[in-house]
Amino acid sequence: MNKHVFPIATSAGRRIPVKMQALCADITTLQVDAIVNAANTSLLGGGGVDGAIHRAAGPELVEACRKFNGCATGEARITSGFRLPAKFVIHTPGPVWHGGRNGEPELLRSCYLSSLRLAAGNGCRRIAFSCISTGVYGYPKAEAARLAVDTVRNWRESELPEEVMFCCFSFEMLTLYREVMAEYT
Ligand code: AR6
Repeated sequence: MNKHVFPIATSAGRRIPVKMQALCADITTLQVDAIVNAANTSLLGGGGVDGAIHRAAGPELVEACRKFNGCATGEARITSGFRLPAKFVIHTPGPVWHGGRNGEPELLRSCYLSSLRLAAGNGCRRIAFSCISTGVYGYPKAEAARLAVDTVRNWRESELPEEVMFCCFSFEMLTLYREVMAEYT
């Protein structure tokens, strides 16, 4: 190879951008290295995607989560996936939407970054995010999708993960993701 030809640097810390895709699925069925749960600060389970993940993973999951003594909004914790096809579950409590001037965007961004960090630190190549905060926590869906795509697209800290899936649970949400991602391609 010509010694003056180098791979194009797409960012400071990684040469290959994260491959992103949005899909419509039940996140508990995905065979990936880690799925990211939209948890609450107790980490002890709840409704929505959190309830589905705990049901599918089995009772060992809540026992593993209990050891953390909770988790602050915007932070993340990692456990085994137990009976799930995914190897790990990353649990992150998203912000409750209170109008957007109470740090909600920063906290939601922090959920994505904290989760990416844990995924990278645990050798995860393929991960799937749930649409954190867009259910009972009321974060506007379009803004949440934009922030999610933007944060993953700008992920620079590690070569991992290689691939990120945005796991939607409605075609409305899937369309929002696809619209945002189309702007970047
Ligand atoms: N697979 C993928 N996505 C799902 C699934 C599923 N099986 N089920 C729901 N969703 P939510 P939040 C989507 O309410 O807003 C829990 O009780 C759903 O359509 O689960 O962050 C926790 O314990 C939505 O787009 O999470 C907390 O108390 C997204 O998952 C609280 O809800 C997130 O909706 C967290 O609220």
